[in-house]
Amino acid sequence: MDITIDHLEQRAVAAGLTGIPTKVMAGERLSFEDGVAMYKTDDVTLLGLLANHVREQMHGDICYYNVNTHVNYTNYCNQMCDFCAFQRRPGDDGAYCMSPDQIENAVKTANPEATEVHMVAGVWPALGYPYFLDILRAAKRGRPDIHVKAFTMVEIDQIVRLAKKPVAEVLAELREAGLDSMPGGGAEIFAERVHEELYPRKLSSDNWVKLAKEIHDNGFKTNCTMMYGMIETIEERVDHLQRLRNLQDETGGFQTYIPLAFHPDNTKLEHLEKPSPTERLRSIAVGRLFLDNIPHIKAYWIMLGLEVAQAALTMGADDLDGTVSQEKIYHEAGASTPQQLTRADIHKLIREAGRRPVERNTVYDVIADFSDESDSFEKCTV
Ligand code: V47
Repeated sequence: MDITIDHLEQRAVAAGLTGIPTKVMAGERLSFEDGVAMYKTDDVTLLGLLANHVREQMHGDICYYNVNTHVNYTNYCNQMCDFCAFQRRPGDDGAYCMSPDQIENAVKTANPEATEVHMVAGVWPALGYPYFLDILRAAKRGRPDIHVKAFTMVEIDQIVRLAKKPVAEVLAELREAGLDSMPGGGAEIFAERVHEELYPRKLSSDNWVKLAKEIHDNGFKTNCTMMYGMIETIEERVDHLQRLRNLQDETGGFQTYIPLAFHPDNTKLEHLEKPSPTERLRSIAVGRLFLDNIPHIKAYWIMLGLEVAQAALTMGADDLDGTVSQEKIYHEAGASTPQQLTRADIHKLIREAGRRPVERNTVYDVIADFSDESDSFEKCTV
């Protein structure tokens, strides 16, 4: 079928998306109102088509992934967020806190081809500032060449308070100890109303943004996220995306946006329904269309489910995260996805979606291009 902008605009009228195809095709920035319309429309197919256009303009048919492992170093947490199934108090059933030696061993015995360890956990100030330097050094002792992507803004805020030093000084010490970049968690939904109701103890949204700016200004790349499907309104979601886009205009420090579908099991919000597959795909497509200045959109298969993550590769996403192992935060909240995938599993998912698997490191340098199938078998040992 011959699809022209006229055809797309005709369809957009019925979908409440008038003008959006023209803007997208012209590479024009979408407005707050466009964002709201994209979350409200029934025509998710049109959103997917437009998001796929942008994704192919930016990345062609490549789908990135990495070989990585997770270390959730403690589930001790004092934040008491209503959405969380991971948090414990010391002495609670299942509470744990890993020593630096245990972390060193976890990294040493992880997949030998892993190029990244993703290290995040709860907030527990009694651990003290030296602990955070020690666990970074421990991860590097485990594997000196591994990229340590660690600590959300919420954890960095706690570390800075414990250090009682200026942010830039603390960041320099963390870098010296082994920190290479930061993941995107802990942002949830920025709206004060939701913050107040579900995670009142958490770092405020303004301070999250301020800290992310300082971190980018100090030369670290980070990712960014939005957790959706709790009690937030559509306008609050778009406001969140707009704040991320504004910050990215200033710093250019975000590499990837990861929409995180809320998993209600074992949380105080267990009565809520998990976002449907269509809503999960919509969030990927809206992310790609609205965040025109963030290079990558990640379909985090652990949380999307394998089937939805695969479909997301045709609706805006260009990254699947990684092979992952030892992930606890989503699995405690009812994620039914496997604990890890092999490289071959990932290649199969990507190829079935008509994309080309490319292994990257954390900062998106290409490690291996698996364009042709015979290559995969030569290069894959896990
Ligand atoms: O910070 C916690 C969220 C985050 C739940 O940067 C929940 O590459 C849904 O940030 N349901 C951790 N979400 C995960 C995360 C992440 C994942 C993959 C890649 C990257 C990256 C970052 O997940 C937490 C919180 O915002 N979260 N509990 C829940 N029940």
